[in-house]
Amino acid sequence: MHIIGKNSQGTGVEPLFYVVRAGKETYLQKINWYPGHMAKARRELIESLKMIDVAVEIADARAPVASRNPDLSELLASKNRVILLNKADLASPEATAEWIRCYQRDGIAAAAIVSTRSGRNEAVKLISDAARESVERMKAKGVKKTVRALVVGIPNVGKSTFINAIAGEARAKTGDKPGVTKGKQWVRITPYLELLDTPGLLWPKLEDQTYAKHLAYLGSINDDILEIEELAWELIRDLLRICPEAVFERYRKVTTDTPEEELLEAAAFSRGFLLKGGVPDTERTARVLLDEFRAGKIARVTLEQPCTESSTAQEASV
Ligand SMILES: Nc1nc2c(ncn2[C@@H]2O[C@H](COP(=O)(O)OP(=O)(O)OP(=O)(O)O)[C@@H](O)[C@H]2O)c(=O)[nH]1
Ligand SMILES: [Mg+2]
Repeated sequence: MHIIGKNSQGTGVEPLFYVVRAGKETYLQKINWYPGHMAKARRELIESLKMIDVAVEIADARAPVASRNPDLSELLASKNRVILLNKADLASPEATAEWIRCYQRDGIAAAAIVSTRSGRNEAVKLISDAARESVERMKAKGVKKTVRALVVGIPNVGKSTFINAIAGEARAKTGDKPGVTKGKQWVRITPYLELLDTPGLLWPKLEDQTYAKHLAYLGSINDDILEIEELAWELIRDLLRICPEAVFERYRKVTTDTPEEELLEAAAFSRGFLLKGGVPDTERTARVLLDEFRAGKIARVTLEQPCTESSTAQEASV
């Protein structure tokens, strides 16, 4: 496959397949993001494993399959684990409840959470339950053990925000882009509970490009390496399948009659995002559309359906 474009950071952009959109030939890119700091973070994570009692995996409730790193599933296989579907405020409540039922049916400790709402949640109980065995063992020896829990997940799912919510104050740095946490950081919650914040981790090759696209929609892939207009165009097509009324409501000039290839232009006219000569500003529209989706302003959307999909992207791609 030959490379036809370079993005602003000089990273090669690999076309996945070509499409015609608004009369122009363009392409959908093959999405992959595994910068050097992730390989380093992965090595550090392996070193930390011997110290920890419980692994808390944070995933995004809007994409419970795509946002679970199969590499972590392997690394943490021998650990007591808890899965938390964060950002439940942005996902379909019915789908989230169903996903939690699926995990529980499979014997996996799981809960849905909203980390931006402060206060301790069900998660602390799940962590204590998962650590109970080692706590009891130490208790028998007369030692009151400090539970050490590793908080892991892909970038931007809210790991640091979750830790701050449990701590009741801003102890770890957070931000609305991927790659905010650069190194590991222990945060003491009580004398008997410590959480380890870690940098978001992806895996070297995103095999399934549908799931890779979901990660890009969520903001777990660095926007600088993405073809934003093509991505936003795919997002609006996906949203028209999942929640058409919400799209029509927010972008009034998008209707059932809009040709698929003109969707981004129609969205631009809806907002009056025009360049000189009345040309629709599709780049600005693409950024706004992604921002609005990420902030939950279009609708509460779950991109992946409960129980019908394998639990990680890797399993799904084999
Ligand atoms: N709506 C909503 N936003 C959330 C929630 N949890 C976190 N966020 C937002 O998501 C963004 C990412 O949060 P972080 O805590 O920095 O994510 P992280 O997983 O630590 O990210 P990295 O350190 O980059 O891997 C921030 O803008 C948070 O405010 C949530 O439950 N609901
Ligand atoms: Mg972080």
